[in-house]
Amino acid sequence: MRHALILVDLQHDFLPGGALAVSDGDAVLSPAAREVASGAYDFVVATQDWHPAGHESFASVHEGESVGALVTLHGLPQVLWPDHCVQGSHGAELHPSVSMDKVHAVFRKGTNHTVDSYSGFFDNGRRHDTGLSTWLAERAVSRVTVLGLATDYCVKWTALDAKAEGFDVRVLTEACRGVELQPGDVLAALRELRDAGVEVV
Ligand code: VGL
Ligand code: ZN
Repeated sequence: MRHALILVDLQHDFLPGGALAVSDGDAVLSPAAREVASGAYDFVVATQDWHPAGHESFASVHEGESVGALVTLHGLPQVLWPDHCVQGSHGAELHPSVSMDKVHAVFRKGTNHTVDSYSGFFDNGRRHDTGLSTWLAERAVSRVTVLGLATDYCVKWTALDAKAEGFDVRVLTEACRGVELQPGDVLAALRELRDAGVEVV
């Protein structure tokens, strides 16, 4: 049984001072680094939100709409975000507290203009696959631990998809923080994860 650690979106834009800053987001960095250094995992992978400029999840491309608005985008519900994690920008880079020489692979998501991608496995319409599931299966990984940002979006969807793909899944809440667009969103996300059979610790 091989065990992989999935570091979700540990990028400058989700940290304090970033374009889509998650409050207290930097609190995840030291437990994340501790997990990476622990030697407890056979593999460490990272996801990276990686949007082209003018991505359709950005409020700035929807005239008259503001950040946090819920719209329908090509048939899918979509929260509108500030411009963030634009390909090649500083904000899109992975935070250096996670030493890249310990990361075996990086899976980029959100690269298609017309659809957002919270999960590290599939876009929100489940049409495009990042290759993460196959990468893990090829290495005989059966168990994954998920941590990072944000609990109520990318961590939640990455963990749910991992579970749906047949992995045993654990989420380390100490190393996760959420956006909380609405108060209670993080607790609701953790409840959803438990209900889906994800181990929340
Ligand atoms: C995320 C909103 C938009 C996340 C990414 O990493 O949770 N949230 N893009
Ligand atoms: Zn994004």
